[in-house]
Amino acid sequence: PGEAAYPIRDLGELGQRARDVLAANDLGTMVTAAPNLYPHMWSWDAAFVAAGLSTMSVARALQELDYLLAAQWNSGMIPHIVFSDVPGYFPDVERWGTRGASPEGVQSSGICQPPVHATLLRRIVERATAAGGEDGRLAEEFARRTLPRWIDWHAWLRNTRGGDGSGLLTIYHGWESGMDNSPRFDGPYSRVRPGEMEPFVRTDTLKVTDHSQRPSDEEYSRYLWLVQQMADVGFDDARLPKVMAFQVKDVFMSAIFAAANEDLAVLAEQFGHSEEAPQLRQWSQEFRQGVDATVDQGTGLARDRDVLTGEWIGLPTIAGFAPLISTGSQPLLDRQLGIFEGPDWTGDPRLAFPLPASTSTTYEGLKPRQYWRGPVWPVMNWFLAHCLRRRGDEERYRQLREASLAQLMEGHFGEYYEPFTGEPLGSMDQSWTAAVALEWLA
Ligand code: 9YW
Repeated sequence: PGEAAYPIRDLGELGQRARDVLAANDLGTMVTAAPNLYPHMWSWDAAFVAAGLSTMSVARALQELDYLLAAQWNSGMIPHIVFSDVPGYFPDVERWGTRGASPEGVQSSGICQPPVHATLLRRIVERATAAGGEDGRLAEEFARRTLPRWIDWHAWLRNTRGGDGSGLLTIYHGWESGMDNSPRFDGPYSRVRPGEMEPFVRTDTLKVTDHSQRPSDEEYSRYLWLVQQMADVGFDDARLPKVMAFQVKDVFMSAIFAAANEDLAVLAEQFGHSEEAPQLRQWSQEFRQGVDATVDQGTGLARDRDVLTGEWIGLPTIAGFAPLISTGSQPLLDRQLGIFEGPDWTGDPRLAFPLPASTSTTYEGLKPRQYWRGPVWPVMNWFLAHCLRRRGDEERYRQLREASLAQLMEGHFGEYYEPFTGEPLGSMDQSWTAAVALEWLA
């Protein structure tokens, strides 16, 4: 893929190319997740992209978050896709059947994605405040104005997806996890039996022509069936638990929620909503404990749970490191860091770079070129490192930064990378990959 001039010569050039990628993917209203494969705004991508944009323009970064917020549903849910008018992505808004459920004039999907927003907003606000002047003023105005909206989002997650007191959020579709076809979901998906459905034609496989890098048709028919199940009940939160054939307690998303509640509490205290902070801190605590309680004492990894069968899902995927995101107890963190740096993960000598793959590189189900079944995702590297640095681990942040930048120097800003060869896979010029490159360099 791409033209000549790869690889990149130095970090200055890497930064320039990353800025070029974001500029090229910018429709003016939104930065699309990727130029060809994903011509719309994805919820968690938008948060990372906004952080990347803030290294160039705080105003443009906040505009991105405003655009996402304009798609927030009455319930408080922030949808996982906000559609642009660019054609060619499937499932489109018609297939979703969300007209009427989403806000007037907005085209969106009807599910959510991991709530990284408050964590990235805090990052942007800190950057803008440090710069001061107009940037600081804009960020403060934005925080004061939008905090009630972010708090609504968190309240929706807590009450409709985690109201059972487990400290874990339920997802009704693998897409909500952001790790679409991770082996974590193979068990739950195996029990999803698609019924009568409109026929469909995928567009992703027209764009990523090596189909082995994408989910299978079998997987896609289950994904579409779940969309139909939701549409059939009008995306009514109260009815989803009664009808959905896929219901999973997502430990990684829950850890992200724990961290984001802490970050939102800090912002609330700083920007005029301090009365909400204790509630947010309590949710943070509840989900931190929920995540810790999933850890398998044998493997040391956190687990998801299939709500419909009650089974734990303890596969060796990157989600097993959820406590590194939510900041679990110290003995647990020490154990997890040992595993993270051991031979099944970043210490595997066969790796091109010492970075975490989406599944353990020694897992028998590893598919090193297929999406969330093995490749390394640059956005995950940065996010994990950011969370580690939050609790003072500068050393590991520095190590991950060095490895991640070395990986990105090949220059294509791939969506994901083959762990052993470092080959870029999926979409090239992926926005959140460029955004985290800018974060590493900031
Ligand atoms: C799809 C945009 C999205 C990410 C997801 C990732 C992928 C979309 O791309 O899903 O159609 O498969 O799995 O996490 O938000 O980058």
